[in-house]
Amino acid sequence: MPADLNPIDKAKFVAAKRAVDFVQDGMKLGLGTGSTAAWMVRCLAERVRDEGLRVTGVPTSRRTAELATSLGLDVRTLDEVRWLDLTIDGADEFDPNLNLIKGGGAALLQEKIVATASDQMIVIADAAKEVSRLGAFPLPVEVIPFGWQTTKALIEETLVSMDVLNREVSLRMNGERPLVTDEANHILDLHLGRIGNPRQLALVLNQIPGVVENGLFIDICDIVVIGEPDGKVSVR
Ligand code: ABF
Repeated sequence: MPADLNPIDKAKFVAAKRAVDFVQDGMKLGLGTGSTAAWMVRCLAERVRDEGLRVTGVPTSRRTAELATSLGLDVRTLDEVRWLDLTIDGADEFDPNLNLIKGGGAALLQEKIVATASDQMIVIADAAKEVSRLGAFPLPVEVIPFGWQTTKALIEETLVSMDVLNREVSLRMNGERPLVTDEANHILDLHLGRIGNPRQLALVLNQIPGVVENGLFIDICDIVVIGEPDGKVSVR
């Protein structure tokens, strides 16, 4: 373990390292995005170097592609690989059903495509990401730039009509300028506090014209590897 990690980074590192134990020689892997996933990429590169593991990695963002390439991993596009054995990625929240909020890193679109194109998905997370109900973390919603402010209003109207969003709470942007994704789309953050029916919300959001994808990952995660600040790891 790297020296002088703060407790959260130690939790992320041990979860990432434990998840890399699931990687077998010859696997085609989805490589997640975020700081926990970055630890995973580093640990994977170490196993490749030390054990001669032969794996192919499909990154879920430019920054993961750059990190994986810099560490000598065999990086391919999803179109080159088509289907993956395993995706390992971080999350912003996970609930008892292993449903997730992801996308705090604005990579949710590629992450969801890659995770869905995998036989198995493992989420790696520090214990603070565990929640009894999703929603405390703002839900990222990816929208195309064309008419995004109208799309924002449509989202709010739809959710208010569903009593999911009360009039006081509304969509907020990250700062003044919308966060722009690798696909040059915009990310809106939906501050709900708690989500009663994540499955229904995920379906409704993606029906709204202009919405590309949302950060609710429903029935996609198979295993969660949880790291604790004291270095303990659990697998669920
Ligand atoms: C990415 O990593 C995002 O989907 C998720 O929001 C983020 C979690 O970041 P971190 O691992 O840095 O806490 O997978």
